[in-house]
Amino acid sequence: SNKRSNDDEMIARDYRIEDDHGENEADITPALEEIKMIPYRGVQVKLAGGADEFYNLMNDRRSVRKFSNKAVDMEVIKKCIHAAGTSPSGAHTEPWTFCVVKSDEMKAQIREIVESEEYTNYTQRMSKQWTTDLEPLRTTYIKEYLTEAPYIIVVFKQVYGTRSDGGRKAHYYNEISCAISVGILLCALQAAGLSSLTTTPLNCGPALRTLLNRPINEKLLVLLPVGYSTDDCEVPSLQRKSIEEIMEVY
Ligand code: IYR
Repeated sequence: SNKRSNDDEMIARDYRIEDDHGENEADITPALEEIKMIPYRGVQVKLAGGADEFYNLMNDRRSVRKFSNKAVDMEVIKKCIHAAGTSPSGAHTEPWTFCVVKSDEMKAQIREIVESEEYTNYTQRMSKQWTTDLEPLRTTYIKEYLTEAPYIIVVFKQVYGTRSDGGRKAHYYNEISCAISVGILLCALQAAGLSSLTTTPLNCGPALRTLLNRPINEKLLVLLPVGYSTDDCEVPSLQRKSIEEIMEVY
């Protein structure tokens, strides 16, 4: 069957040339300049403990909601974001912006925005099933971590960009590209001994975009408080699925 899934239909609607805003096919040029090919010698940098050590590192990651006020070197944050920026992206569009908030005043403003929306989310917007599913995690609309963590990283996806000729540049698969980059960011933070919490504050996008003065082509993807966990930090005793449960071999 040549029937497309809803997701593929959306991609097609966003990017197929028939809908190229009435542009003439003769005017179509690559968004990237011509790029020469170079040899690639395979992976050169290797972790001493290989995949086993990497698994142990990542299995030690937990979503943390209690952060100490212990200072974190901005250079480390910068290196982690540099690593996130190595993510693959649709047509190498690199459609991400990582905003690092260290100002106490701005963290307080973010907390106000998020808590006020989350209050409405918990009391009105989320279904009874949803709030019940979250009960074991003990989350509430109160977000102390937003003012306690030394940094908040706010990740925006650029839903389109600007070409050198000023026209609109298509950012194919911008959401999945940014999501992969956030995955790499979580790995890098973990490798640096830093904890974080992946949050997707429902309905906070426009207010946070305005607060951080981001352009209209940028949409909020995730917001991560980052820092060291407190000595008395507790996390729910969750079990991860076994390898047998998550992998199928064909
Ligand atoms: N965004 C809300 C609710 C929440 C939703 C999910 I799905 C979680 O895994 C955890 C929380 C909050 O941050 O409280």
